[in-house]
Amino acid sequence: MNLYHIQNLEHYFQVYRHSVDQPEQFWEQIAKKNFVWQKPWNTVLNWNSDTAEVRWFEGAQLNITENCIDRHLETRGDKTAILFEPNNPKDPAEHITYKELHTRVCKFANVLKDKGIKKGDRICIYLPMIPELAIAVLACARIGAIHSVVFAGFSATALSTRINDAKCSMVITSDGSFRGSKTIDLKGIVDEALEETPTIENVLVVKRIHSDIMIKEGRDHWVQPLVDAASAHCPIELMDAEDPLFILYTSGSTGKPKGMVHTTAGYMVYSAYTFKNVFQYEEEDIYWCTADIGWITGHSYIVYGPLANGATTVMYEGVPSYPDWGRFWEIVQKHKITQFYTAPTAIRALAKENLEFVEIYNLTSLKVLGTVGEPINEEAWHWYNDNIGKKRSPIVDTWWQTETGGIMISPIPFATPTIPTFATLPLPGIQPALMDEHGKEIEGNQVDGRLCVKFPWPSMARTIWGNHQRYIDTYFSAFAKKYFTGDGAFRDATGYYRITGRVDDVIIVSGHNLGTAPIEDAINEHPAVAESAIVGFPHDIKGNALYGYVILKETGETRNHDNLRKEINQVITEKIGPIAKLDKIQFTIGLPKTRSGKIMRRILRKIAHGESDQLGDISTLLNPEVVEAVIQEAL
Ligand code: 7RM
Repeated sequence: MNLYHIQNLEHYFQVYRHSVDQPEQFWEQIAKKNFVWQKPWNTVLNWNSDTAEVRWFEGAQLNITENCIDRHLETRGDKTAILFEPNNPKDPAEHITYKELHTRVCKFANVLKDKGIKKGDRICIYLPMIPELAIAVLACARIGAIHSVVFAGFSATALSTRINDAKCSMVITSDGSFRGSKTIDLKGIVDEALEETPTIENVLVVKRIHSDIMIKEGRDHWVQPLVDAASAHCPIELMDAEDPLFILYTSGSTGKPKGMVHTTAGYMVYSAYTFKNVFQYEEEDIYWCTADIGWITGHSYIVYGPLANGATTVMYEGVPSYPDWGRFWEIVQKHKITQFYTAPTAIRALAKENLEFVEIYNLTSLKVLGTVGEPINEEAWHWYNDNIGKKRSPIVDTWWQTETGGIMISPIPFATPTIPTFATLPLPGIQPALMDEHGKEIEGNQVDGRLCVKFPWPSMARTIWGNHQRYIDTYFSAFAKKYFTGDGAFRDATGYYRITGRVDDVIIVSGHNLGTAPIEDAINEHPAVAESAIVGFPHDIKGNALYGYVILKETGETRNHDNLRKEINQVITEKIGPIAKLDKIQFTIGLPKTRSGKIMRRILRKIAHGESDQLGDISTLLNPEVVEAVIQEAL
């Protein structure tokens, strides 16, 4: 049985059964057959559920860049590894072959070495979506430096917090970035951040926008002359299976961001395995994930997963709306994209625009569509399915987290029948469990609970950088011996999972558990509604009542708003039931969002509770400016 490539539903069930009955044998076979190892492992899995210590493939030695680059040179040397599409559609796309990628990564790695970087050192990468971002990531991995990519939309404060937490000794950045019609002064942000970062010794600067920037003598170095002078030969550093590969920060519900630590072997095996299956990647495909490499989605499904499979992976520098809202589809047509992976928030934004932006392009190359990052509402799902996939391309609604390293629950295209809003079935090796509030596993189907994972998988984050206790407290304390995701889920009659949202988004109204996502789905079905968010607020009789923030499609809506409120509650009553009706509906001009497009319900909750003076830090939001407006409109 081919375990690496799942081909139909029956095959999936066989493989899945095997992965649960004999997890170690399962992962061992996959690891042995599909990757290059410098030294084999002694044990497949070491797991201590009391201390939350997990080790996969212990004793093995490898380098992930040998697996992502070197081993393809003979068979795919002239194939495009990275296809770079620049911000400006008039600039040419860049096709970087596996051979060229090898040379550029080796040279970059030698530059790092020349600056004194050694195995285990932490390097902060703060770059826009240009090839040097992927190259810098891989150069770190080649010499065993631990990369910490910080999304280049984060502020100076957010950047310095992350640099200091990991005690990075170097920052790799650029003179600036192009974002639609704007340029952003990245180096200025770095300079500001570096006023408070005692551990930084060197800054490498990539020239991208040719702006006039400050170069601090002795600290800052233009990277190109160094790369030009560097040798193209750089042997791989031998890494132990459990040596850290990278740190990636994710925001917690409280306190400072958590530096999730991912290690080498398990992460490689799992990201590659899931890429192959979830996207049904084939040799001639051109795969495009629109995420930024600053997020886990970019790490696993732009860089490591695709390259480990010898794929062609697209990197797009710009935004969906530049030069107009047709840009994504223009790129799909131009490069004959076969797999397209994006976020529901992007789909909703695109769906608001004129359909002509889609219709003028030829999208027949598309085979598989994907979404990630938040529950996808039915309306957005159908828009995607009808207009982009033309009802021919399966949509994979992929559920996973920074902490999980790779996709956990997802359909396998052409195998798993899809249902809108369901992430469907766990991937091989993943054993989900739904838990009740007393800590008991809920068996059977048609049930709702807190989503846990009851057996380790290779790409789970191993710890929080510098704070293992916080890792235990956050993920392994709520339910004994299980990884708690923080999400709620519903398992339907057939065993399909529907992620209902963060459990802190579950609102108990008159003793009924209501997930915010299905209510938002219902509201969004109203033809006048563009987007919505629900939070709870205290209510004398019901315990909690529902407060809805609603963005209308027509901002100049002239209809009687009270009528509209009635209609929205009517839709909810029809779709869910009167119990889910909203007590308050605020028509709003915007919703506060994180940089990755997730609605910040914490802020909306505070405003609905009348506590808008206690919002805390809102500086890392995508759109901090809407917060004041939302407060002003509050009921
Ligand atoms: C990959 C990523 C993780 C949180 C997670 C969920 C939510 C992600 C889906 C989803 C419903 C999905 N990492 N989430 N994917 N909810 N359906 N397909 O997003 O660390 O940034 O976020 O995102 O709440 O816990 S993340």
